[in-house]
Amino acid sequence: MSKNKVALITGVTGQDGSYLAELLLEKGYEVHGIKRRASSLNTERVDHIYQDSHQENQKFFLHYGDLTDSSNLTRILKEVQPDEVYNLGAQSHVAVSFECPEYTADVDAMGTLRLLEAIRFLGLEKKTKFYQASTSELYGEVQEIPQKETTPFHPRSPYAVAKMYAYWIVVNYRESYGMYACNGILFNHESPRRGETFVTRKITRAIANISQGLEKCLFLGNMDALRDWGHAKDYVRMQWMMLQQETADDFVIATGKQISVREFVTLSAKEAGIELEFTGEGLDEVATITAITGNDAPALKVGDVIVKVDPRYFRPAEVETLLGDPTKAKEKLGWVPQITVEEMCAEMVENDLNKAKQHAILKEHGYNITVTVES
Ligand code: NDP
Ligand code: GDR
Repeated sequence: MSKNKVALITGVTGQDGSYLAELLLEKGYEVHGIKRRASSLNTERVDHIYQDSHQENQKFFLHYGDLTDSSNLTRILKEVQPDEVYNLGAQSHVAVSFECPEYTADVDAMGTLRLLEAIRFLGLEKKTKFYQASTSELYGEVQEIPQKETTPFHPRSPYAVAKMYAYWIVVNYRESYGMYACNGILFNHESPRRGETFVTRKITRAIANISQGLEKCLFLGNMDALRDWGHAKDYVRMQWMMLQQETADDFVIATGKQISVREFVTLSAKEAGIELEFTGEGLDEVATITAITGNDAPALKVGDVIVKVDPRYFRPAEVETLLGDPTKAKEKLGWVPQITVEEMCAEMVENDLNKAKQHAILKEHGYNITVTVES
């Protein structure tokens, strides 16, 4: 039982950070998280576990900070003296990394170095274990199917290149200074807390909004892309497990199954009682409703076109297919994912449908409801 351990999570306000903070609190950890200053509130994903500083036995603490600021990271590490650091903070959107390559490198690559160097500078390298949020995007233009720990990397975006630096600097600090530092090479993982501009959440949210008449059409980029999608809850469990071993090591975390973006659309629509047919090719591809079952789509009728292609969402270089082989994680750590892509999709659609139905009721009663569709 890891009762009195202290953990520091960068990116605690993100999808994984919020699930990991929950998990560590359940395990009795004192959990510290770094949040960024923003002009509007950005703690929605951790508000339910927030603890007021006036509360007795406070176990969850938030610190203002940024991965671009060494002095701030050093000060927080000195104050917190963590047993475990989980570096989940990142500019994590692949498409955005083409728009902001320098910032992405600063946060995702240099940010990792700043943290490792601060740990070393403070003399914590023998006390503090370090987890790095590495990614299947490292494989990019894949050299082998499925991808495992020994598969060569070929990153295809400024995000992936920055994460490749982070991957190797973690290995280097492990080899140079004997630090317990490891990479989780995680394949895509989603949940109802997934950021709204990643494709799965964009799809489940749009299907929900369209079904309630709050949005007209879902515009997507490359629907042929194949991904190995798991559930974030399963994956943060593995992040913790990786830091509980005798020696540090790197692991691929994946389900070993893949489906296309198009199949994820079909799956999501089905969850909302909508049957779709895809016709046309390339930029002319559309999805038309062929049947409606149940009562979840009052705003729609058979024949409506609800999905179209918008080349704005194509990327300068695409990662067409990712499929992970999690054998090492299974054999060495006993980790197996418990939630299937179908179950995850159902949970996401249900969550977004509930929100959309609430908005639709408010709209019906004259409230001015605007749904953000820019993504
Ligand atoms: P999110 O985008 O949901 O969360 C990213 C977090 O990083 C947010 O808390 C964000 O803060 C924070 N952040 C962004 N920029 C900075 C900065 N400059 N300084 C400090 N914090 C910052 O990502 P996920 O939770 O999905 O992913 C967690 C990590 O795992 C990321 O590093 C991601 O690259 C990596 N990863 C994710 C995978 C996935 O499929 N989800 C797969 C493989 C790797 P704010 O809330 O203010 O924006
Ligand atoms: P990815 O996730 O790039 O794999 O990175 P994302 O959900 O953004 O894209 C998956 C695939 O879907 C295609 N796609 C679209 N993507 C978005 N976002 N919006 C669209 O409209 C759209 N249409 C098609 C993409 O081209 C791509 O092929 C995620 C992030 O969480 C990273 O931080 C993480 O490292 C990797 O997963 C593993």
